Amino acid sequence: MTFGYGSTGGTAVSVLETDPREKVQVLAEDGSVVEGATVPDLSEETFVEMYRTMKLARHFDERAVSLQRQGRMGTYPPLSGQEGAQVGSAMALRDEDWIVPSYREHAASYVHGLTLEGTLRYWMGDERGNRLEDLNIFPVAVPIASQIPHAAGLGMAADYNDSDEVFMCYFGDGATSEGDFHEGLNFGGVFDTPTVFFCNNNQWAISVPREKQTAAETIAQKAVAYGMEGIQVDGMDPLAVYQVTSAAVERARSAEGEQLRPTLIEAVQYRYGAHTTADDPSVYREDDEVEKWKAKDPIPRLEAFLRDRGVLDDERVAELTDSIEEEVAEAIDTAEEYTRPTTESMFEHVYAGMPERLRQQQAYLDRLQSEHGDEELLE
Ligand SMILES: Cc1ncc(C[n+]2csc(CCOP(=O)(O)OP(=O)(O)O)c2C)c(N)n1
Ligand SMILES: [Mg+2]
Repeated sequence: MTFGYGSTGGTAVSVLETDPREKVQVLAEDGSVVEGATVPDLSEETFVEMYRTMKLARHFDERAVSLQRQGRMGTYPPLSGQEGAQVGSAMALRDEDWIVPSYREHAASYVHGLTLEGTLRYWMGDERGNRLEDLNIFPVAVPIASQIPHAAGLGMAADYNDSDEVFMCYFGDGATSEGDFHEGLNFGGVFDTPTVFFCNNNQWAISVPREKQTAAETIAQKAVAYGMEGIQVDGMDPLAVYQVTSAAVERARSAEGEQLRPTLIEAVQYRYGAHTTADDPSVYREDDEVEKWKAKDPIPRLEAFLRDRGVLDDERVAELTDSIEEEVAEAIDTAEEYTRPTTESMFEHVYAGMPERLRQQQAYLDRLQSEHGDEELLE
């Protein structure tokens, strides 16, 4: 399902002029509206869709981790805690805009039309899950920050083609220490590209904490050096994220006068789970820290706001929960119905002419397979 909202929801572009060292917030942790904040002008239906999508992303994430633990899926990067940033930002895009993701944007990609089944198949090791035909979503980028210069280049290409597409580029706090971050933002600024550089600052780059990435007070303030607007937002407040991102998308599409089109958004949030299912976070961070961030959870926060407005009640929440569980269960069934790719297929579609080193590895795999069979090898 896609959301073609594409309006600012009553947001003034001026929110982008907030000092990049100040964090924009609409909802307090208890779901009440922060004094002086503007609630985006969305329909009840859209508010509920935002809530449902975050809740679906959380449930999907829990099921995906459990599938990996049961040996039904490969390594998977969880997103729990980051739903507000992903859903709030992706809902600010129009259908014709593009997402340029890292590897954790399952919820943002879902909002922009990627099926849950597609995401599952990709992380189950089936490259066909990465076929994004008829979707304005780029493939998962695992090499950190490599997608940032791509997103600037895509903006330049859109200009050559006279299109008014906007490119939403997602990356993490750790990515901001890479040369590609500098190069991408520098090009974005110099060529004034229609790119929103969206940093999911989830406090950790695997085991490296945010304070080891930069001595700067905020990541958002780095925008100043590139000549563009930078804004820090509470990434666990979906309404604030939606507000800020809508303004950035609008500016990217139709900046006027002296305004530059690109914006750097820093969404402050937390990854509740492991970096990936191959990681053990208890080695490098305390449980207390996780608990502190859980108090900011975006899902009960929006739920409290919507209950207070009379949009949600126990019955509606129970209905939504049932439909979410059903949708995710169906996606898992469908993803598992496909025949898994054979182990040899990992050698395909990489080189036109296979290098000797890979030829040797393939021969080694062939030998193991003839001795043990494919099933046993995959266990
Ligand atoms: C160029 C490069 N260097 C190192 C890695 C290994 N690596 C994978 S994820 C990761 C941490 C990235 O952290 P961050 O940018 O904060 O994103 P997050 O995983 O927290 O979403 C690293 C170093 C990589 N994938 N690519
Ligand atoms: Mg990170």
